[in-house]
Amino acid sequence: MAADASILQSSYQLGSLTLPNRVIMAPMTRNRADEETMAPTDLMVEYYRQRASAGLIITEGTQISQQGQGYQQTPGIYSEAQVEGWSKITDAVHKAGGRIFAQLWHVGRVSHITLQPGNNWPVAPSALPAQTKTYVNNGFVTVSAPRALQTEEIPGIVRDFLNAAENAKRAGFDGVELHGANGYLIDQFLHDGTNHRHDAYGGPVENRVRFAVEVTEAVLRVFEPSRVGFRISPASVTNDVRERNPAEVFGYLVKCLDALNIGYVHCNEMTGPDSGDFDFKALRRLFRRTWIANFGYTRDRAAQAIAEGDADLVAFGKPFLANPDLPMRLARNAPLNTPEQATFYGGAEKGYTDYPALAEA
Ligand code: 8OZ
Repeated sequence: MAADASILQSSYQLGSLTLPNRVIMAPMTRNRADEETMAPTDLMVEYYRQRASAGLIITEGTQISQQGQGYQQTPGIYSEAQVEGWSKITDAVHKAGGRIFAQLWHVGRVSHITLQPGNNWPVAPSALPAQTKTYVNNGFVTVSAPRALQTEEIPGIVRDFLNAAENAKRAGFDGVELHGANGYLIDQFLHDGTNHRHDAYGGPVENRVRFAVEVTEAVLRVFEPSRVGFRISPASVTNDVRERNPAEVFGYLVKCLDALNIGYVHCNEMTGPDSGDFDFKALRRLFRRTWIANFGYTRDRAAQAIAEGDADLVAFGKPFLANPDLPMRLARNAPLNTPEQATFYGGAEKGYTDYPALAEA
């Protein structure tokens, strides 16, 4: 029998934050930051304001440093202009009755020299190039080969995460989510395919998880535990990551995150060619607090996952992109606007702030 979808409209206590519903806006890269400063623009203020009815908004990936940027016009949170831009967004969302976390991001090797400070190589746990593309100067290009981080450089990147969390707090965010998914820097440390290091950050699982734990501890110096989330994609091969034993690595990581008392784990359930049988339910049971599930959920599947205890909250990406009033539409089982792929990454209002809400549709 189908689960009762009204469960999506039930309120939820995320630590000290009350969410009016279980419909979360997933982080989505939209490439509309200011092209000079990487600061959020007024158009971005409008985009997030329109979506303030989400139980919680998680922003698009936001680089913690220039080195952490991998695509054209993604917003940063390391300069004053960027903090000012984000302050307008958090203010608009709060005035519209919403809640918003910043997703903190370092892309690692998924970058291009033209985006890097001094046109240097991108950095990674190991000097292994990714077979993947990025988007720069209005076109797709193969990512640049990375150089391996020296052990002595790692504390500086942890400090960049700490600094970004401090900036997020100053900008009025309700919390932060660490982007530990989709083959970016934190994920590159976790996977044995991208981490061939011989120091304390490579080799056994306990070592490969160290960077993730240190970054989490850093942001916990700024936000109380319930205001910190961590996104994972344990079965995905996005951006050319590979892992021989994902159940072991992500099981160990989730237990570490549980011990750190963070508010939630946000799990992207995308699977790769060899990972169709990954046991997400078993992973969920290793974490005692909030679990957010994401990836291709429909209204009915979301309600069922919550009813069965496989998730507390469900994040929606493309449906939220195309439906600013998604919680209400799901409540009424109303028709959904169709997302337009051509305007996902870059551009202006079209396909960004012009999707109609229900009353206008
Ligand atoms: C699509 C295009 C560029 C970046 C991710 C931040 O996959 C991304 C991303 C997605 O997490």
